[in-house]
Amino acid sequence: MNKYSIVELSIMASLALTLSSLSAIAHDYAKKDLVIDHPWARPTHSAVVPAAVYFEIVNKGAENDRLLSASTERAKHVELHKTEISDEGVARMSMLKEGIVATANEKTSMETGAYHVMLIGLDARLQAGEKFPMTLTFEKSGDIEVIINVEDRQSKAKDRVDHTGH
Ligand SMILES: [Cu+2]
Repeated sequence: MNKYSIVELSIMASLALTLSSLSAIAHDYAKKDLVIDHPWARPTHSAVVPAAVYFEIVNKGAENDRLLSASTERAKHVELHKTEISDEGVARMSMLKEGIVATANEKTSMETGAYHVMLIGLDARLQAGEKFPMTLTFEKSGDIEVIINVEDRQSKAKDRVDHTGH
């Protein structure tokens, strides 16, 4: 930070303030080159059913970043998953040990791109209207704290996966 002048710092501070007040409305979270847009989860019928969390990662930078892991006090385990449909039409989820790449100058969708964050071992079922915090850890941008909205949205066909195998 020492390479910035006081004037530059105060401009950045007011900019950060503007951005944070905007994000309260738009429900997104920015850090460095990344914006996490509208993180949400589907309600679950019980605590034993894993819950999927979706959001978009907008990378405004010139370099790729990578979502390495996520954590929340609401779940014992948090995994990064990808849903793939086999030739037989069976949906299967695989764990992404290498994380999820947030490509430079692109939007990586955790909603339609079959990627999701899976919460396993919930402390209680997720109910529509609830909000809870989660930490997303990126290789370059570090930790980003987000608030997940639990929303009862219409399922897309490819999201209807049997999670009981976890
Ligand atoms: Cu999953």
